[in-house]
Amino acid sequence: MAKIDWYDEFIDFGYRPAKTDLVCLFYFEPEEGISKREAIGRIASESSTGTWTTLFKMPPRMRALQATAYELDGNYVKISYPLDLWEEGNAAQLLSGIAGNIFGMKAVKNLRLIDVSFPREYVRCFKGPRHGIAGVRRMMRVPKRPLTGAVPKPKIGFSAAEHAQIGYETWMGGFDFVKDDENLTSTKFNGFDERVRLMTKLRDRAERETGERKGAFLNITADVETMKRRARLLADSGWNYCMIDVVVAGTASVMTMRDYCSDLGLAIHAHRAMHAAFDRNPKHGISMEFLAKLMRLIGVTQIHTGTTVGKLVGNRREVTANADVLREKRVKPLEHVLLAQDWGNIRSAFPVASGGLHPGLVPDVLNIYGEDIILLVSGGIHGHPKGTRAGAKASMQAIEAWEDERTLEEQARKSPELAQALEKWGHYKPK
Ligand code: CAP
Ligand code: MG
Repeated sequence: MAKIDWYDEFIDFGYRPAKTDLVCLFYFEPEEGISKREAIGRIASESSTGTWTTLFKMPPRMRALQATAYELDGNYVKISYPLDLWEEGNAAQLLSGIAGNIFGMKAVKNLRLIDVSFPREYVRCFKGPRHGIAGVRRMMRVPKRPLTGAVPKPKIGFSAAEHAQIGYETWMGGFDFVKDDENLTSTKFNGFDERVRLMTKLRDRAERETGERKGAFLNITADVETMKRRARLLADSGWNYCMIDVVVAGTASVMTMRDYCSDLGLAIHAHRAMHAAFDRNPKHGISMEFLAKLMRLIGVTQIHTGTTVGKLVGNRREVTANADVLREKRVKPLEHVLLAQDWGNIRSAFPVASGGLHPGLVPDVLNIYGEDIILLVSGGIHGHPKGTRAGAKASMQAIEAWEDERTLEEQARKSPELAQALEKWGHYKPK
C-alpha cells in the first residue's frame, strides 16, 4: 500500500541545529491512540513545510526548508527551523508558522509553545526597543529607583477632566506616570483628544510645582491610522510615551507603530490584556515568557509581566523568567522554561508589575524584580484613607524603605501616609 503521510521525515534525533537555525521548545500531549513520535512529527511538519499526505511532486531542494524535531525529553520537544523559512523582520509570519495551525491539530491534545531561541541573523532584522532601560531613565531623569505609575480607578467612567485631576494628584504624590486603563481609549464621556489636552495642562503644572519630569501612558489603541494620529497628537503635546494594548492590536500593527513612534520620540507602554486567554493553561497555548520576548524583539519599551503577590495569576518563577527575557543581554537557559538567547544589539525593555498592589506589597515586588521595574500601584493609591496623593506618597515611602533596607513598620514611624496605608491593608494579598 502506498504511504499516506510523511510526518516521520520531520524527526531526526541525530540532528544538531545549525547556528543559524531557530529553535522552539514545546510541551505536548498526544491524543489517545497517537504516539509521541507521531505527534512531534506532525508539530514539526505543520509548522514548516509539511502537509497531511505524501505528494506527487516535491522539488528535492525543499528538504532543506523542513523543520526537524531533534530532542525529546518526556513531553518536551525541541524543534529546529532553518532560517530561510522566515521572512526578515516579520513577526506575524513567524507566529503563523510556529504558533499557527499546530494548536488545532486533532492528533495533539495539548500543545504549548514555551520559548524560541532566535539566531543572531534573525534578531538582526528587528529593531527592538527605541529607548532601552537606560534611555528611559535618562528621559525621565530617574537614574536609579523603580519608576512609578498609577491608573485612575475605577478603570473607565471618569470624564476627561476628572481623569486629568486624578492624574495631577498622582504626580503630586511623587509618581512618575499616570496610565490609562486597557479599555479606555476614546469614549463619549472621555475623548482621547480632550484627555490629552487636559492632562497636558496639568502635567505642565505638576512639573513646575515639583521640578520633576512627569509622564503618562495614554492609550492610543485603535486601527493603525487612528493610532498614528493619536501618537502625533501626543508628540505635539510634549509627551514621551504612548500606550498600546499589544495583544489585541497584533504584532503587525505594533511593528508599524514602533517605527512611527520612534520617529516621534515616543516610547511604547505595552499592556498585555488578553494574554491569559493563551498563557494561563500551563499545558496549552503560548507562554508569557515568549510573548515578552516577542514584544522586546518588535520594539515595545515595556510590558506587563505580573506581580506574584497581586490580584492576577503569575508565579515567581514565571515573573522572574519574564524579567530576564526583557532585561538581560544574554538570557541563560532554564530547563523546560527558557532557551538561551543572545540579544545582540537589541536594547533592553522594562518589566511592568501591576494588578492588586498597595504600599504594603511594594517590598515583596521589589525583592522579586529589583529596581529596574515600572511599578504600577493603582487601586492601592486611590483607596488610601486620605486619598490619591497620600496613597502615592505612601508607595514612594515604601520604596524608600526598601532602598534603605528598613521594614515598612520602621519606615511608617516617620512616614504618616505609609502608616495609614498599613493600617488599612497591612500586607494583604488580594484575590
Ligand atoms: C491594575 C490594572 C492592570 C492590570 C493588568 C487593572 O490595576 O490596571 O490592567 O495590572 O494585569 O485594571 O487591573 P490595580 P497585568 O492596580 O488597581 O489592580 O499587569 O498582570 O497584565
Ligand atoms: Mg488595567
